[in-house]
Amino acid sequence: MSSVWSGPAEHRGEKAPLRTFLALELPSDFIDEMERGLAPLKAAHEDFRWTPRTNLHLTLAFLGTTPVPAVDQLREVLLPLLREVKPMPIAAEGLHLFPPRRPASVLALGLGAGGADISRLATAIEEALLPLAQAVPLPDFRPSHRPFVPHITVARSGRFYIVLSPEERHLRISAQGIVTRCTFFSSVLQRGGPVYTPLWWWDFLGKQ
Ligand code: 2AM
Repeated sequence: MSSVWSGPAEHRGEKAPLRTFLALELPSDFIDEMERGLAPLKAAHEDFRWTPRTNLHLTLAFLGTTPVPAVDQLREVLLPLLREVKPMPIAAEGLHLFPPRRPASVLALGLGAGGADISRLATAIEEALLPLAQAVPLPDFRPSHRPFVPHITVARSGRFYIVLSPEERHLRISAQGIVTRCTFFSSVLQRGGPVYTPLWWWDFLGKQ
């Protein structure tokens, strides 16, 4: 019996696929304000794995396994959409626990202002990428079955699920800023936490 399988990509002279995602970068004044608001939670829950400042972002699309040669192709597909986006004012609103109504492993900050525009952008991006998923291929990229919830993951569970008291759950965290950059990242999962590397980015042009 013969097989076309010839081992992992590296052994076939190709670069190993990346793990990628597209995200909005957060302005530093927004992060400063957000970190101040989160300080009491961080002090009370040292057991959570708090996202380091440099890893904070708002994911628009998680592509997962991505062949290296597709990185430029995806840029060409996404740029026409991103060119239409003006700098976006955003405001933090509310904390989310994911998954909702079950033991939570993610604590995230939601958005008020800017949330609806970001959801529309994420939906347009998904619609642009889905027809390509088989050809590229993007084996991990599938249609989402739930509405997009714009959020910034601020902590993941450590040894235990994330549990907040009712007061903590309703903590008001105010943070505002203007999002000006969308970045295509590769993510390498490491023991000490993921390492995100920008592969390309687009700065939104014009006035908000
Ligand atoms: P998050 O925005 O909820 O944190 C890089 O890993 C980013 O891609 C993370 O910020 C994470 O989402 C998102 N991500 C990682 N794995 C994912 C998956 N399997 N499905 C959807 N999004 C994922």
